[in-house]
Order: sequence, then structure tokens, then C-alpha cells
Amino acid sequence: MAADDVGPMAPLWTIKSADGQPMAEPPRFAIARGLVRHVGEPVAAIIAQNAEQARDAAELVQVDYEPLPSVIDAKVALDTKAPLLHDCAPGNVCFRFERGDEASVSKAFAGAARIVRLDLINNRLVGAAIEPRAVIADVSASGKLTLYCATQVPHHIRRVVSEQLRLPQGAIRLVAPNVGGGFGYKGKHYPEETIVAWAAWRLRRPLKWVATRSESFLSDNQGRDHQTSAELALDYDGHFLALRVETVANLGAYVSTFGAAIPSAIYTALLAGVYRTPAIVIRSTGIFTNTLPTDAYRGAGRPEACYVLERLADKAAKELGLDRAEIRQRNLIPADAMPYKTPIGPVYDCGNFPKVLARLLEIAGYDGFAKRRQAAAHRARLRGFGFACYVESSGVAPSRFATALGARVGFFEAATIRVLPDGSVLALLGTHSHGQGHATTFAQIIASRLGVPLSNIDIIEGDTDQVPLGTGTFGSRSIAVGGSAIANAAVKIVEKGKRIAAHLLEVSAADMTFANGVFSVAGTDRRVTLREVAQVAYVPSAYPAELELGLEETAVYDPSAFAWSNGAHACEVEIDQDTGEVHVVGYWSVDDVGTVINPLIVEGQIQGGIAQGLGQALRERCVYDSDNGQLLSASFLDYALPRASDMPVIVSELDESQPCTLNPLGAKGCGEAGSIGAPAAIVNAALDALSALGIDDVQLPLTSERIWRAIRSSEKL
Ligand code: MCN
Repeated sequence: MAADDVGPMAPLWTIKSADGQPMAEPPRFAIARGLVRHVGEPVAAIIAQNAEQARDAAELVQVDYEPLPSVIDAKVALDTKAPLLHDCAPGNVCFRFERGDEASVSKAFAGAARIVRLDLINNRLVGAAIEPRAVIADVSASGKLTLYCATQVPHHIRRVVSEQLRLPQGAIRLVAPNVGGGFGYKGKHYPEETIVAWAAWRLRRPLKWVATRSESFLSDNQGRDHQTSAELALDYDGHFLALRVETVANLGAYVSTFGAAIPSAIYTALLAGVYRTPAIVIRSTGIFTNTLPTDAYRGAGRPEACYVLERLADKAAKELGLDRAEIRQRNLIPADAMPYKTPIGPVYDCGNFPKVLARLLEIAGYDGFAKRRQAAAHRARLRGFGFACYVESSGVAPSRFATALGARVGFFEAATIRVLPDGSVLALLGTHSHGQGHATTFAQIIASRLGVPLSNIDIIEGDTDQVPLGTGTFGSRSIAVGGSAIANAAVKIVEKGKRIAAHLLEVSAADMTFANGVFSVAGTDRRVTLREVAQVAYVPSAYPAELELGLEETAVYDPSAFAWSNGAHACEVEIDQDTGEVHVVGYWSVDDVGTVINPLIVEGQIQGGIAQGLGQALRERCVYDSDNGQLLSASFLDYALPRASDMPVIVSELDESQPCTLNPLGAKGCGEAGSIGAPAAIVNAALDALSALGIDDVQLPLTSERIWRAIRSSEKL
């Protein structure tokens, strides 16, 4: 590959440090050149007739590794004596990002009545979609390279592979069919995509690579891995005065596709949360270590921010002797302050945070909790109640915002609606569904706008030869950005349809109205259906001379701002004092995802996110051996995903009173909501239960062992 000068895997988002310097961007090649920096970094590729042969041949590969010292912890990597991963990154620092104003924060801290401090670890997670990643490459006789790829971002992968192989983008077709789930980590570029594409191109033979689950553990990007110190300044009445957050983020051995943006541009923008904190400063340092690269995993920066704020809010309430709901209600941004500009940049267009929290506490029966706690105590169980409020920057991302912060790609979405001559509809989108039900919800958007029955609408995603433009699915963007593109394309179809209908009915287009699939002359019973208009659109003899043939429209939509989803989640737990096991016995959520297109799908999305949030809170922990960098949690025996039996019944409500004011649907994203609110709500509940024993902190994840140890040490005190 080096001889063919195959290009490096450049990240698609780079960050500037607070001093204006660009981040360190060490080259990353699909196959390591001389130095292996993390377990799982490819060193050789075997090509064989079948997988068994390839495995046998791989056994014959002898690699003369000379072990070098390694570092896996981001704070340890900052030490001057730590091994250096890249010459271009002194101190293993990739960037030192800063947002906010230190001067106003220092001033507020100096005059504060109380300062609350917390040190938090946000555990490293493994994405575990139901199917591992896969790549198939095929080169046609005419030289076209087709890549079938388990990716969420077909157009991005086509672009990077074309740049690396120096092929025109049009010479590559990227097909991403049903990929078996993705959770964000399949939305990034991986070495195998480059290797398989290059080898098939070289050999002119079709090649297939499918990861085993073990290979997934060793080759998929991982998520989170923050170490954070946070301090909140308050006045006597519990009003938040200022927030200072210092985060050390573990980027792994290389900067992955969006790996630098998650703990900087995305995470830091969320640290105002739902609160009216007047002064905020956040410093986030991205560090290289000898671990797999980290990047987006469901929530991507938002669960980390929510966890910091909601742990602080609970601690502040405790230290000031205030009720946890009361301290939040005193600090929530009121609905009449919308649009609200946070001191760190983002402007929330709408939201009624106090209403959402009040409703949550009502459905969760917060008032009756004391009785339930007493009843549990009679059964020798520690019962706790916890909750968390969040905002989510869904609809990633306004391109202007992203490019100003270093993105090398735009984040628009494109949608084409083609009304076929029989009136049926084919819609082509740059988004990608891997469990989110786009074929249903996008068809609903078209059906409601064009009056075409759902059964006559086909949604096509995930094929760069069919869908000319696109960005992909991540950051809960498909409804807010892709859905808006469809809505705009539907408006264009109606506009053109009106002109054709007007021609047929010999009136002016201005006199035409459209509803339920029928064009009518206003105030008369003269009408023509969309189906009839579509037929005419493809029959030149009956067609207006000034119009182009066909009934197909494309809209490209780039949001002007994020769609600010928000919500509040509550959880009730019981802890078994003998085993330390946390049982989640109740879970409630109230989420504002703007206008809801499909409540069933949204509820499913929120439940799935909560399951993953529960995994982060109680089970999942990716562990490396600090002596040699080996991944210790490299199978499901050692890495504990949540199970069905861990899941409580979830009572969820959607608050549709605050439609997004910035997009034509009024919709805000929902795909990550659960994974954002759940970890903080669950941990707050568990710590509430443990407060009876004087325990006020246990780091994520709250495994039974950790809780058991905390209980035993509290008994010794
Ligand atoms: N929706 C709706 N009304 C709204 C908001 C959303 O009806 N107001 C619908 C949408 O039309 C879409 C679904 O809900 O069908 C999710 O929409 P959205 O919130 O825009 O999220 P995306 O479709 O962009 O999905 C991305 C998001 C992310 S970032 C991860 S990670 C994730 C997730 O969705 N990974 C998933 N959900 C997943 N679900 C499954 N089964 N598998 C994954 O890998």
C-alpha cells in the first residue's frame, strides 16, 4: 500500500487549541508502518479463497514485535515521563480546547457563598451493534469500484476512499444496506475499508471482510473515556453563579474521523445544559494513549456533559440542604426566556424545561417516594430516587457552526422525491437507517404532504449511485435535517404540480390549491389528482411548453442551528446491601423532541437509549492492562452489556408543546435522548440510596462489586 502511495486516514474534523494552534494530526495508515500504537492496529492483510484459508495463513504471519512502554490512561499520558506516542504531539497532547470566559468565572467564584466540587470518570464504552462491521469490494470490467460497507455514512466513506486511492468519486459506488445497527461507531472511517478497497482494485477480484465479534472488540472505535474535575459556585439560595470544568479526554492512539470534535466542539457546547448559569468556562484536553481510537458512541459528548451537570446539581442540593427538585427549579431557564443565549455560545430557540421537570416528577410520584423508601427499608433494601435534566444538540450539525470549528465536511442533507408516472413515489435520501425506522417516518412525511398512500412510497438510502448527495445518519440528525429536506422537496413537488394542473385545467397556477393528493381550482369543483398530474408530467404531448418534463424535485437542507431536544429522566433503584447489586425498579421520562412524526418509533428510540444508558451506569467498562496496553475486556464474558432482565418498565411521555422553530417540521431528534439522561438519573438514584450509609460517590460504572466495596468500607468507618 505504501508503494501505491495510498493516502492516510485523515480525520474529517480538526480542532484548534485555545492558543490558536491547530491540533496535532499524526498520520494514520490503514496498515501500521513500523510502529504499532494500539492493540488491534492492523499489521498485515491476508487474502484467500475463503475465511478458513485466510485464518490458517494469518497463523503463519510472524511479527517481530519489540515491546515498547505503553500508556493507557489519559492523565498518566500527560506526565512528562510517559511514553510519547507521536513526535508531533509533545506531552501526548492533541489539543487544548477552551470555551467560555475564565475572568467572569473567577470573579463569580470569588464572591460565591458555596463552591461544590466533583471529580468524575466517564467510563470508556464499546459499541456493540447486533452485527459486526463488514466490507465487500468489487471491481467491474469497466473499472468501477463498488464497496458494500457496514457504514452509517456512505457519502463520507466514498469521499475518503476516493482520496486515499486517488480515484474520482464517480468511479466508486458505496452501498450501505441493512448494517445491523451502528450506534455512532459505524459512522466513522476504518482501516478495513481502505484495505479491502485497495486490494480489490489491485487484484481486480471481489473481496469480502467480515469482522468476528472478537475482531470488533479489537478494531471498532470506542466511546467516552473522560476524566473531569468540575466546580460549581452558588449563592446562599442555591442559584448557580459560575461553572468551571476541566476534562481530560482520551482520544486513543490516533484521531478518528470525528474523534477530536466529540470532547471539544460538541461536549463543551452542552455545559450550560438547561440551567441559567451566567459564567462558564470549560477546558478539554485531547490526549493520545496506546488504546483504540475513541469517537462518537450514542450520545457523543452529550451524556458526558449531562453527567457533569446533574451530578453537580445533586451534590449542590445536598450541601445546601435543598430539595433536589427545588435547586433545579430555581436554576432552570424559564420558557419565557426563549430564545435563550447561553454564555458559551449556543442559542436555544425554544423549550419549557420547568414544565418538563414538573411533569416528570408528577408521573414518577416523587412526592410519594419517602413512603416507598420506608417500605424498602423494612425489606432490608436501600431505595433511592434520582433524576436528570438534559439538552441535546440534535440535528448535527449546522455546517457554518461545524466548519468554523474545524469540520472538513458540510453537514447538509439531500432528499429527492420522484413521483413516478403511476403516482407512486420514490424518495432518495443521504441519511441511513440502521434501526431508526426511516422507511416508516420519512414515508409518513411524504404521505402527509402529498396525499400518497404509505404503501405507494419507497424510501431509498445508502447507495451513492442512486442518491447523488448526502451526509449520513449520526447525531440524531435524520429527522431534523433529512426530514426537513424531504419536507422542502415535497413543497417543490406541489409547486410544480400546481403549474401542470393549472395547464390541464386552463387556469392560472396562482388559482390552484392542493390538499390530500388533489389539485383544485380555488372556489370550484374543478380538480385533478396528483396521479393524473404525474402521468401528464411524463407525456410530452399534454405538457406545458415552459416546464421541464418529469415530476422530480431535490432539496438540500442545511440547518441554521441545532434542534434543541430536551427532557428529564427519573429513576428509582433498590440496592441489595449484601451483594451491592443495583436493581432499577422504576424509570420515567418526559422528552421534548418537538413535533413527533411517529410516537411508536420515538418511544422505541428512547427506550433503546435508556438501555444503553443503563449499561453505561451499571455494567459496561472497557479495561486495558496498564502494564502492557492489552485489552482485558475483549469479549462479552468480560464486557457486560445490559440484559433484558436488567430493564425496568419504562413510562415515557412526549411533550410536543415546543416545536422546533427553525426547521419546517418542528421536529427535534430523539435517537440519543435515552443514552443522555439515563446514566445521570440512575447514578443519582443509586447515590441517593447509598446516602443512608454516608456514601456520596462511586465512579461509573456502578457495578455490584464497586457498590459492595463502598458499603463494606462505610461499615468500617
Ligand atoms: N422521529 C420522529 N419524530 C421526532 C424525532 C424523530 O418520528 N420528533 C423518528 C425519525 O423519523 C426516525 C427516528 O425517530 O425514524 C430517529 O430519528 P432521529 O432522532 O433523527 O435520529 P437518527 O435517525 O438520525 O438516528 C441517529 C441516532 C443515533 S445518533 C444513534 S447512535 C442511534 C440511534 O439513532 N443508533 C441506533 N438509534 C438507533 N437505533 C437502533 N435500532 N440502532 C442504532 O444503531
